[in-house]
Amino acid sequence: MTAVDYNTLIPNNVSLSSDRRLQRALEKWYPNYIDWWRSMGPEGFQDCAVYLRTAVGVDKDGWAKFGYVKMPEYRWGILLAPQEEDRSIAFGHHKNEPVWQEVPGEYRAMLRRLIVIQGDTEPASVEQQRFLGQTAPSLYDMRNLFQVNVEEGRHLWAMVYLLHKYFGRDGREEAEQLLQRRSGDADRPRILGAFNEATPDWLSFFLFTTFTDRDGKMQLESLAHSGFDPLARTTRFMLTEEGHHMFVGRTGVERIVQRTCEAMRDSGIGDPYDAGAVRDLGVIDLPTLQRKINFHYSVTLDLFGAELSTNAANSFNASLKGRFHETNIDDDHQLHDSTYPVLRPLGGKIVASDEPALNAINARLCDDYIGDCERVLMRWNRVIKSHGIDFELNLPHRGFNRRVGEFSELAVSATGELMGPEEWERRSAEWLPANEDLSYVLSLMTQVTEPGKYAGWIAAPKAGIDGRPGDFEYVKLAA
Ligand code: BYC
Repeated sequence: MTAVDYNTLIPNNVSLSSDRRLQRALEKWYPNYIDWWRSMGPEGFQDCAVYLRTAVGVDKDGWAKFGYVKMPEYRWGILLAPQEEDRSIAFGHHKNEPVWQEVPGEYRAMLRRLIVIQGDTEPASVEQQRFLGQTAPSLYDMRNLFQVNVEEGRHLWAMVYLLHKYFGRDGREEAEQLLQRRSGDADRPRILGAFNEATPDWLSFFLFTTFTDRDGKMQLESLAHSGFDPLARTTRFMLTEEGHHMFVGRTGVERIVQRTCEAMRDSGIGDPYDAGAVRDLGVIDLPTLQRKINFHYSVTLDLFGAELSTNAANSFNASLKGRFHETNIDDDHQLHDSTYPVLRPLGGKIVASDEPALNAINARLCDDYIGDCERVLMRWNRVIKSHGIDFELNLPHRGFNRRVGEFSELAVSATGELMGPEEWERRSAEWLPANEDLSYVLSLMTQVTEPGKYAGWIAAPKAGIDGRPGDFEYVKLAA
């Protein structure tokens, strides 16, 4: 068994060095985690020194330190946002009661399920992204990928901490299983659909971090209001790191759009739909980007669960999981008598139907998410417009390509028309990437390792990480 030096190895504010029970649980789990990281983490880069941010505390200023680290030596810490004196529960049946410091017996199973589902996504994303270092378009991007990966590792630790500390033996068993399921594995898949999809190229990575990490933000923010205070505090701190992941995604796509538009402008190509001519320039044509957006966005919408859900109603009622920005919402925070408009296919049409608000918690979170995504697309479209190109990226209709919820049994086009399954199949290549699109994107993926240089299909970023200069060596590749 590996001995863990708690004071130096694991930054924490949970009094780890004096908590023998927690130490024992972690001592058993830690070697398996490291084995998992070495076998399922970034393939081929375990011995490189990477310029990484490490969370070392929870002060607003100075919570993180930058420096060169070999990833297996990263100091994955256990950090919870500071406890708020006298915080009371903001929603649900237990509204106005003091928050819980221990797991309420009646909600144990429900709470454990939420923590396990959250925990399962974190290692899943590391597994999905494990080969991307080999095709990184620059050292800057490679470093950002590894930063995202180690922080997803830390987010796994955050959930494992809760399981070890508050759930006894079954918590320890769940923590073990988080290391045993595998993204995309036929026998032991990860729990939620999107986390079993492949992330074979960098466009997929940037769209994943734009759309799927943004689901992470929405879910974590909802859990940050939990009546179970340790969950609220740990998710609040996780949100601090999540911001960078979405930044990597949004700016990654923005840089791709910029490069495509520049190349088109420089070579006098005005028609964005002339994919052949645009691809001859070695950049990603905008219609392919649109089809990739349609895929990642629709798969991510499924992560919100069914629009009308008794699971979600129960966890809201139990004061375990609130809504996005719960405390800013102007209502009674109990929702016994209120309704919420939910888009549903009824009588052959898609209509807004007033449903009991309690059942519509997932639909509402999804609406908030869609609003957030729309703001991201506005930024990408601004870049296209500034190059005088007549093209607009759009989010597909929420019923498009769904496997979960109201639209799961229906064929809905990207623009929201209901149609028969045959027509949908016939036209699906208009909306979803074809194999040929995917192979084209894959053909562009070659590793660029000279400091300050970028692959031809992506523009350089506007600024370095941690104020570093353009030719900074973010990753020192092993000889
Ligand atoms: N795939 O009432 P329903 C992140 C299951 S991402 C497969 O419709 P509910 C991150 C569901 O589990 C955020 N199964 O939905 C991002 C249930 O099964 P059981 C992750 C699915 O329960 C990037 C059944 O269908 N965190 O952090 O209200 C990188 C009926 O469920 C799916 C969370 O999700 C699916 N897509 O809501 C790294 C927060 N959808 O229990 C990290 C915790 C539903 O009947 N999780 N099912 O066997 C939750 O709040 C809820 O579990 C969900 C589902 C929102 C996921």
